[in-house]
Amino acid sequence: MSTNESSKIALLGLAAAGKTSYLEVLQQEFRALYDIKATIGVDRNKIRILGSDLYIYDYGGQQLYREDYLKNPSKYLSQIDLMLYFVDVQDMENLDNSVEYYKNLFKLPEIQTIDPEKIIIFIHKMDPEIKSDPRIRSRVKKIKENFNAIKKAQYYETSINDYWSIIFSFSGAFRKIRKIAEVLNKILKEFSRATFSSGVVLVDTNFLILDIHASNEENLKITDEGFQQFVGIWAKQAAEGNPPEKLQTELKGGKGYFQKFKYEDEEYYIMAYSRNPRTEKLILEKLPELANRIFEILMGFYFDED
Ligand SMILES: Nc1nc2c(ncn2[C@@H]2O[C@H](COP(=O)(O)OP(=O)(O)O)[C@@H](O)[C@H]2O)c(=O)[nH]1
Ligand SMILES: [Mg+2]
Repeated sequence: MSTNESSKIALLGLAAAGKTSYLEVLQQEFRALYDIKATIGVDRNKIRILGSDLYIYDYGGQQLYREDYLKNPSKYLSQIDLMLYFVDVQDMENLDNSVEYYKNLFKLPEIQTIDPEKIIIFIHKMDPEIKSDPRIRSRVKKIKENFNAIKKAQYYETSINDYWSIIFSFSGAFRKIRKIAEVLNKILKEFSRATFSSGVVLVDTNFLILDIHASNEENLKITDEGFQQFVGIWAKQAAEGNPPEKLQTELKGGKGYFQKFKYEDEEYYIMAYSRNPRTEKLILEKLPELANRIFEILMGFYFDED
């Protein structure tokens, strides 16, 4: 898809909140994320998804930089399409500072004019072992109260030690700025429902997970692992000169069905995971239909639905 759409995503928050680490995890996961230019205090990255460019600005959070951004908002903070604000859930000592910075940001017209739907707060360093600790839960509540009092936002709980939290938060954020991603999400869900599958995943040429949908966390893991497995098998056969268009394999508790399709120069991959052998026929029938639908969406047909 060749739109010329591009978006600016701002990662903001205090120093050491975990912004750069979050970006590094994305970088490892998505080969398509490039560090394009480091400027003083602001590091610029580019990622190409579904034919359009996302520029991710990582704003250094040291006090000196923060003051500079607040004093020169037009230089640093203009034209932000999506704002991701990082709060460290493990550092309550600095909560007031973080709230203060958020508040000061919202005094600026550059920030006030961002669509409220496109402001997301990352309650970060929510490591798996502390996630359900009652003290941490009450911190989360407190964080939300404090930030909502300034400007109501959406929240994700994230940790670099929880791969899924990164994938989910990023694809959730991406859906906020790309209607096509929202449309893809809907049709994957529809497919899941219609085929009684436990998981379905759509991945692009760069192995960027465009969307993943599963009935629970365990199925999500199996779907993801199954997909990695498929990619391995597929790559091996491709190296031998006969890349398959379709594959099936046994996965934990069920079976996976893999299909590849091409759109322009890009390859896309879909995998459905099912725990019920009786749905096999249905899945084999619907998978090519799903590939077709996605193909049409990529061609821009989805605009007709408005
Ligand atoms: N426990 C934990 N530590 C994290 C997490 N994310 C980042 N950190 C650590 O927090 C520190 C600051 O992270 P950094 O990404 O440099 O913060 P930045 O200043 O906002 O860019 C580093 O030591 C990271 O390893 C996380 O999810 N969990
Ligand atoms: Mg940093």
